[in-house]
Parts: sequence; C-alpha cells; structure tokens
Amino acid sequence: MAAIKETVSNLIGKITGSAEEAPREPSAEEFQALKKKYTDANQGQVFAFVDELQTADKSRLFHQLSTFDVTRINELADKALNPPKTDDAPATLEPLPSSATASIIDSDPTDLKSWYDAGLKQVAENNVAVVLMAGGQGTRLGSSAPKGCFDIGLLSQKSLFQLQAERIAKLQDLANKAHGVQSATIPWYVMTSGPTRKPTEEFFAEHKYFGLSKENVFIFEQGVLPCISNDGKIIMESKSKVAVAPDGNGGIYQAIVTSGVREDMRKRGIKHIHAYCVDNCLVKVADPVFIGFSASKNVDIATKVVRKRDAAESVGLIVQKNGKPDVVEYSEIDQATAEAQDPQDSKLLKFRAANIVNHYYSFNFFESIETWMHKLPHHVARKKIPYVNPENGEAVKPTSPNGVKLEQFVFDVFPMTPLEKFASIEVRREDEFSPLKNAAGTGQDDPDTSRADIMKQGQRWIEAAGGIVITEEDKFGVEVSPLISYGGENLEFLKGREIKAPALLEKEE
Ligand code: UD2
Repeated sequence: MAAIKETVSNLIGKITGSAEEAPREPSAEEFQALKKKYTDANQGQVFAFVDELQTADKSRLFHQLSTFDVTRINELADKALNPPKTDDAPATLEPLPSSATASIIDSDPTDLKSWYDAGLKQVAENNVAVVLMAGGQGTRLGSSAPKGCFDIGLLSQKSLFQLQAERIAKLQDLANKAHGVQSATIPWYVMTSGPTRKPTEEFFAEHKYFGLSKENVFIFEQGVLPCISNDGKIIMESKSKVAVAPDGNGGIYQAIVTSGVREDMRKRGIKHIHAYCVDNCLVKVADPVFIGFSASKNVDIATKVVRKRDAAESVGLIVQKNGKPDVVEYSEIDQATAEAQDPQDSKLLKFRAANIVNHYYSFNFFESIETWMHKLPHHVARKKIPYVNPENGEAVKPTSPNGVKLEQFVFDVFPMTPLEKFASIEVRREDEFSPLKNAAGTGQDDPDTSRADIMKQGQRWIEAAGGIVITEEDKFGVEVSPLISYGGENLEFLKGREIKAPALLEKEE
C-alpha cells in the first residue's frame, strides 16, 4: 500500500512540479554505512524516523547527510559550545599602523587621478572581476526576497541589483572610451545561498541581466552547515531533513573554488577582484580608484573603511591583532574596546576604522585559498531553531535560543596575509556607504536613509558640475542614473541648468 501511495504522490509531485526530483535511491549497504558513520559519531538521532519515511524522502535524507563530514561537524560543534579556555594573555588590539592605511579624504588629487587611471586601464584590459556577496537573508529588513531585489523607493524604482549592474555597465563604457576599445568586460560573480539562489536567478532572468551580457554574470551558491542544538546534536527541521543555515559570507572562499568561479576567473586572465556587500546602495562596484590603489601597493588584500559613526554602530572594526591585520565584529566586541578614546584626541574613538564589506583581492591570493580556507574560524550565533523532537516526532517552535548556527566571516582571511601585503583605505561615508539593514521607519540604515543618500549624492554631483537644484523643505535630491554617471563625472552638460528636486536624471541631454 505504501508503495502505491508513494507512486501517486510522486506522480502528483511531477505533474504539479511541487515535489523536487527525488534523488537516486541509495542501496541498503550505502544506507547502513552512512547510518553507522552518524551513529558512531553520536549523531544517530538524524535517523530517528527513517523507518516512517517514503523512499523519496529517505533518499533525500541520505543525500543531504552525505554532503556533511559528521566528524568535522562534531569538532565545530564542540568548539562552538565549549570554546577552549585560553590562559594566554588576551590579544593586544591596536589600530592599524599608518604604513597600512591610506585615505581618499586626505589623499593628494594627483594620487587619486593616477589610481583612477590605472584602475580604469585594468578594466579596459579585462583584468578586473567583481564578486557580490548576496547569500544573506534580510531578516532585519523584514523582506523575504533577497536584499538585492529590494526597491528602496527611488523615482526610477530600481533595485539594488539593478543599480549595481548599471554601475558595471557604465564602468565598462568609461573604460572603452578611455582606451579606444569596445571589449571592456567586468565579469560579475553573484554568490547566493540556498534560500536566495532561485529568487536571485529568477530576478536576473526577468530583468534580462539589467542589460549586461548573460555570459558575464555567474550566479553561484555558497555552502550550508547543520544547525546544532545546545547539547551538540544536529537538529532535524523535519523527519527527513536536517536544519541547515548558510555558512556565512566567509563561505565565499570555498564556494569560489567548488563552484568553478576561480577557474572561470583564471580562464579570463583576471588579476584583480572587488568583493562587496549587496545592501550598500552607494557601493562603487569595481571602483577604479580602489583597484588602482591596491594594484599600486601590490597588496594581496585591501579593504575600504569609513569613520565609525559612534561606539554602538553595528560594524566590524579593522584592527591590528598580534601584529596582523584583523577585524573585530560588532557582535563580538567588548564595550570598553568599542568606547576606547584615541589617546591623541579624546573626541575620536581609538578604534574608528569601520568595516563596510568592501574588499579587494589579488587573483594570486585566490590561488592560495586551499592552503588557508580550513583555518577560518566559525562564529557562533545563538538562535531559536524550529525542530522536530527526536523523542516523539513533534514539531517545536522554540521561544528561546535552543541551538547555534555556525558561520564564517569573509574578513577572517585578513590575518592570513602579512601586514605588508594588506592595506586599508578610508573613504567618505556620504559617498560610499549607506547600508540597508533595517525595515522602513527605523530611522537608521533603512530604505529611507538609503534613498536619501542616493538623492543627496546626485544633487552634490550636479551642483559640483554647475547645475542648480531647486529644493524645498522635504523636497531635495536628484537620482542620477548610473548609466549617465558612475561617480559624478561627465555632468558638465547640466552647467547653468535648473533642476526642481526631487528629480530623476536618466537622459544625457
Ligand atoms: C556586515 C559585516 C560587518 C559590517 C556590516 C556593515 C561581516 C561578517 N560583517 O555585518 O562587519 O561591515 O556588514 O554593513 O561581513 N552574506 C552572504 N552569505 C551569508 C551571510 C551574509 O553572502 O551567509 C552577505 C550578505 O548578503 C551581505 C554581506 O554578506 O551582502 C554582509 O552580510 P550581513 O548584512 O548579514 O552582515 P552584517 O550587517 O551582520
């Protein structure tokens, strides 16, 4: 009878397209071997309900469990739940030395121009690639769609993905014009996670890759890790599925290797990579100044920073830890360190170089990923994780954190490179950083602040070019399409022109 039921449900699944294609059914030996591995690792509870499962679900569970190294999961879980007590003195944290820091704000305009020209030449020679970290789930934003799809309420109604795509298109165009070529190409590698992959692929296809050529947009997926209960057990989301979560934006390194992204970069002769955070509406994608600066310093890793807004801002801090470049995340910093004042100027925070998930890598450095990828630590987030009780199969929605999610952080790679192969460059917050973290109405890092920052930037660009923007009380700003200007350049045609704010500029006449 069970067999007939299963065939019918599979048939319905196939017709309605609801059931995922059931993976190959494992042999009894394969199944027993896997069951022994998990039972020996004291994780046998994942098979608690296997005898109740239909063949398709049993196969799905087998294949999901086969993707994990249960011994390594136990090691990570043990380290996460019982962090080793280190008796050695706490690491000494210092701001980075001036030798490893630069500032766009204080730089000589001739330096900025030479970095810009050098970076644009690298783009024209097809040596520059972009990696977008877009696997996060916008929980704080309250949106179920991937953050890149979010419409921050611009007059153009463009999504974050579209703004970023158009900046890539414009930069290709600027490079072509500056170097008399037609072929400047910046490949865009978009990292998604389980929950964001399909909706991201659909959004890009629906918008015809925002005018970019499809063969230069490479959507790939990061790994996942099982959620672990407070007593170190792998948590079951259902009777046939382990509860998993994306492995953090630090999963980017393994994903770059296993997805074929690094191989594609190698084939294209890429030398410089810009990796950035999807939710920053002001991000200068493949910023030629950043590329040119990093290439001129011949570093493996560089990172953009802004001045920290205040001691409580939820940003990582770029520091020197035991003589190495490092980042202390906002979720792991102690209050004293966050509030420490600069000994030279008590009005300034001692640690004020705020991480904005805006990183440069040399491709050479990416060639060494396998040598250090497994050394990246896993950070622990205590969460309420819905589960099925292994004792009685009852579905439970916990009201307090019942387990942990393990994730790697992209910046934990910084200490893997010596200080002399690392650089940090301070940029203007109003020009380069406006993160979308919170739901509308929060008043900080939300759709309204994102929209306002874009509109104010466009207004500054137009006024700098000699245009006149007519504003009233709450009517301000001009949205300048990235297809008209990447960073405020080539707006001289507006000299003497009056524009009534709020306005959208998307035509060059
Ligand atoms: C990130 C930074 C923090 C600060 C802040 C500023 C890290 C670890 N922390 O904190 O130091 O710079 O941003 O805005 O970078 N992502 C993935 N896969 C994942 C998790 C995240 O691709 O599994 C992406 C996510 O889509 C986003 C970026 O990484 O593009 C940062 O993720 P977040 O916004 O969740 O990080 P947040 O705000 O906690």
